[in-house]
Amino acid sequence: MADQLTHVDPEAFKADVLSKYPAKLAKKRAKQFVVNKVESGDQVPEILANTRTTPGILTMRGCSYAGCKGVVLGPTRDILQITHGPIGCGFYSWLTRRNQTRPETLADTNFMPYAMSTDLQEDEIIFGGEKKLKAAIDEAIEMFHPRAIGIFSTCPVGLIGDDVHAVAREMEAKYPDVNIFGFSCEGYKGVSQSAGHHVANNKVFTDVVGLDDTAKEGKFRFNILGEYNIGGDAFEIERIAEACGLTLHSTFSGNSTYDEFTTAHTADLNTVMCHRSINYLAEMMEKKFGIPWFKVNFVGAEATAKSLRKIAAFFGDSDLISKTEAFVEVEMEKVAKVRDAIKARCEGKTVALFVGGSRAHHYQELFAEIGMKTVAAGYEFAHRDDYEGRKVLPDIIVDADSRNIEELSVEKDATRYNPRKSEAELEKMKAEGFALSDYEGMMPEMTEKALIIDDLNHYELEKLLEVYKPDIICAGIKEKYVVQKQGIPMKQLHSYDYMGPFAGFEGAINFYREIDRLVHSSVFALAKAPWESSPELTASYGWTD
Ligand code: CFM
Repeated sequence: MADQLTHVDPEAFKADVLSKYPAKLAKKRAKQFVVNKVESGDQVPEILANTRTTPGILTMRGCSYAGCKGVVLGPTRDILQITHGPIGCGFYSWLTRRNQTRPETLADTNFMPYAMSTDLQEDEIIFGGEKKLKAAIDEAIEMFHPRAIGIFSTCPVGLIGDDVHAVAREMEAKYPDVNIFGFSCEGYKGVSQSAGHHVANNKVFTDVVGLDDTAKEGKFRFNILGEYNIGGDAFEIERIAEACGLTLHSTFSGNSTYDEFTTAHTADLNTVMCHRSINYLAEMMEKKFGIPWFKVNFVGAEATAKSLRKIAAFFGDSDLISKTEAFVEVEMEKVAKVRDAIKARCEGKTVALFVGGSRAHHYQELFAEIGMKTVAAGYEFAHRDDYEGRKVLPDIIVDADSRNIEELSVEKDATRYNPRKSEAELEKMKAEGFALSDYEGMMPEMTEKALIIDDLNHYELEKLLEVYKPDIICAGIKEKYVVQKQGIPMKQLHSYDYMGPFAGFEGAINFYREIDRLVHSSVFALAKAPWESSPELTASYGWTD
């Protein structure tokens, strides 16, 4: 593999960045700051991840509540979601990520246009907020008649000791037709939003999935886990699935409904898009219901084609396989026209991606398709397995912060456990190199000497811009203006700024065009501060002693 950038020595860059830290911090950051090296068997260096951010550092991370309410449950339109906490938590987790939904008819339930919160005030912080929560549930049921209500805990709820689960039980007894469940996703739990994903997975698994055994019609029924319909991504994936002859049973949780969750266990395959946020649910559904899972990626045209082929191969039906091939061929032709023209202009340009827990990996595919090189990448909150692959799972040390999040012990369902493939079929698939329950991680797919930085902070980002001078940065809103002020284009990969979809084939075309536009825009050259082009005025005081 060729070196990434000849003008930068990544080891020297790392040493320089770390030299400004106090010794103890430098020692810790050194383990989260890795120069890539891929050896045989996809062995990569070990990275320290999913560990506490040192206080004082301007981290890119969010909180556990954000991971639970904002990320995993937020995109579901007909589970009424009540934020139990101060109003800001509810407001800022409400659609800022641009997760979309499309009810089938205007009469269908859709709570997404609402931000519901108990709006805790000083009184409740002192005397307790359970009464207000019960009143909120009464009010919500009277006004909206929901079939399910989720209660999401914010930091103060944990601090004052409100028991959202007891409230949920009590209110469920009062309203037996409504499924009411609480999430212990207080913002401070764990070290990042990753803890909130786990809390969300557990509750959805115990209180929602499997409640109804009605299966959707269709021969090849599968679920997508970890696709949240940012900028309409799920709509494009739904289009693709249908065109191939697949039945997408439920998506967790982009463009989803409560019914799709309760019946999800009737599908025959779970595909996992964002491994970080939802691998728990995939594993638990496999253990309880016998549903196999594998990792897919619908970001990037080639990756989409590969994922579709794998799904078709899993079902092993020759009509499905040929229909998929025919569809991929037509779509790839459309993609190639746009891609080739843009590749000619973008080839060799560089990008650095610092996003959440999966996109920093997935989007490298799209950049590679237009010839752009990823010189540095990192996650905000992913774990070692997302970096190095699931093969390191047995070696991950479980610290107190992770132990704080419940690990459910799951048994086979007495009546509904149904392994979708026989032992012999599984053996055959394995022999043919068909990987199940696997994710190889980001680092094995990155080039030699690329920089991998976990939980990047603002100081390090500024250094990276200065030394690496990438042609574009992909990150989030907290980074956007720091980057743009340096005259470097910046694309938000959380909310996609104002556009989308970027998934699937049409999404790939949208993305190539957007990146082409950004890296060739002349406006960023005008972002320099005035004192950089004209000399700074200097003066001295006019008195003498
Ligand atoms: Fe998964 Fe996500 Fe991501 Fe994520 Fe997120 Fe997101 Fe993300 Mo923002 S679930 S880990 S917690 S792909 S909200 S849709 S963009 S940080 S990389």
